Amino acid sequence: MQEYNFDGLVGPTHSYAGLSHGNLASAAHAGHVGNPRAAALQGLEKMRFVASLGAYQAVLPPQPRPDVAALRSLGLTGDDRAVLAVAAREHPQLLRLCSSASAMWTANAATVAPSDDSEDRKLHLTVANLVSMFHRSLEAHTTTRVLRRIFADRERFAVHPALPAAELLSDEGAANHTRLCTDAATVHLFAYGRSTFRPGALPRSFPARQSLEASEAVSRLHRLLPEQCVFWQQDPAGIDAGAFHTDVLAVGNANFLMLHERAFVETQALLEQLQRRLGGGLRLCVATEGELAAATAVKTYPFNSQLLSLADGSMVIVAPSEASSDAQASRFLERVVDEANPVRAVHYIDVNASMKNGGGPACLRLRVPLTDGERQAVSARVFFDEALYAELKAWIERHYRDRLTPTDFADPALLNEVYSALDELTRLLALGSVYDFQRSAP
Ligand code: SUG
Repeated sequence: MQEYNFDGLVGPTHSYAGLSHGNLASAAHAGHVGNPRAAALQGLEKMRFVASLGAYQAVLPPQPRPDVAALRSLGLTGDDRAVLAVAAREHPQLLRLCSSASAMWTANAATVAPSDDSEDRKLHLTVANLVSMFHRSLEAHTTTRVLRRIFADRERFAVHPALPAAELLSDEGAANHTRLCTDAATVHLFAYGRSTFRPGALPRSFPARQSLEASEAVSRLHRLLPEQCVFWQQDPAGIDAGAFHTDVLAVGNANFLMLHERAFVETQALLEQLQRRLGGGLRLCVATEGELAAATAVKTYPFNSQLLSLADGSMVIVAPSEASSDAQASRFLERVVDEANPVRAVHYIDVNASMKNGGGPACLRLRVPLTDGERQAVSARVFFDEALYAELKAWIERHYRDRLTPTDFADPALLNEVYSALDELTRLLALGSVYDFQRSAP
C-alpha cells in the first residue's frame, strides 16, 4: 500500500473573500486582490516538489464557479448573465460565497479508509458535507461525482455520498482524521469539535466545525471496528486560537504524531491511549505553549505540513515557508528532525496564496492509500508525472487570469472562461463529463 497525495488544483476564481469565520487568515486577507494564475502555479509546483521527493502524487480538478445553480436555488432568476448581474447588484455577499475556489483544499473533500483496514477490504471514501460554511457546502455535489469517476470500480472502491446536511452531522473530511500505524496496530484518530449527544465544552468565539456524530457515522460507513478507532475532542481553546481544523495543530503519519498541546483536550490521556493501542513503536512530539504559542502555530502553520514516508522508510516534512521565517516555529521543526523519530528533514515550500486563506501544504492534499491493484483500477489520468505537469502548467497559463477581485465574479466572460477551461481539463485528465454544465443545459 502506498499513500497518494491528491492535491486540489487551485481554481480559476481563487480570491480572498473573507468567507470563513474562525479562520484568521481568511479574515485578515479579505478584499486582497487575487492572482489565480500564480496561485495555481504555486500549487502545481508543490505537487512537482512532492513527486520529486519520491512520494506519490495525484490531482483533483477544481469546481465550476461562480455556482450559478446555487444562486438559482436561492431564488435568483433568469439566464446566467441575469443571475450574475442581480447577484452582483443586490446580493454581493451571496455572489462571493458562490464563487469561492475553496474545493482546492482537498483535505476537506472526504475522509478515507484504506482497504487494508476496512472489514470488507474495500477502499472507502466519504465525501464531506462541509455544512458549517455555506461556500464549502457547495462542494459536496461535484466532489462526489469526481471521486466516483476516479474510484469507479465498485468491487474495490466505495465512495459514500456526504452525510445528511445537518448540524448534527457536520463533517469536514480528512482534516480532522489521522491514521496511525505501528507493527502492533492501526488507529484511526477522529477529532471532533462538538457533540449533540455527548455535549462538552465549546469554543467561545469560533465555530466547532466537526461533530462527533459525523465522525462516528464515517467510521461505521468505512467498516472500521471500534478497536481501530479513537474519537477525541479538539481543545476549544485551540479552536478559539484559530485552529478551525485539527490539521492546523497536529499531523501524523504511520508511527509518528506531532501536535501542539492545544490541539486536543486532555492531551496526556490521549497520548497514553494511543501508546497503549499502538505500542512502543509510536513516536510522539508535543509542542507546549511555552515552546511555540498556539497563536504563532496558527499564523505560521508548522503542523499543517505534509509528513511524507519515503521509500527508505524515513519521513520528511514539507512545511510552508511562513514557518521558516518564524523563530519558534522553525526551531520546533528542527527539534522534530533532531530527536529520535523517523523524520529526517524539513523542506519549506511557498504556498502563500493558499496560506492567505488559511490553507497550508496539508490542506491542499487528500491522502489516499492505494494498493498496486487499486492504482491500476483507476483509469483517469490523475497520477502526476512530468508530462502531466507540463500540460497542466500550459493549461493554467492559457486559461487563468492574473488578477481577480470579487467584482469580477459578475463578469459573464469569467464564467465562460471557467467553463471552457474546466471542459478542457476533464479531457486532459480523462475524467469524462463530471460537471453539471457538461451534462445538461441550464
Ligand atoms: O475552510 N478557507 C478554507 C481553508 C481550508 C483549510 N483546510 C484545512 N485546514 N484542512 C476554510 O476555511 C477561505 C476562503 C475565503 O475567505 O475566500 C476558506 O474557505
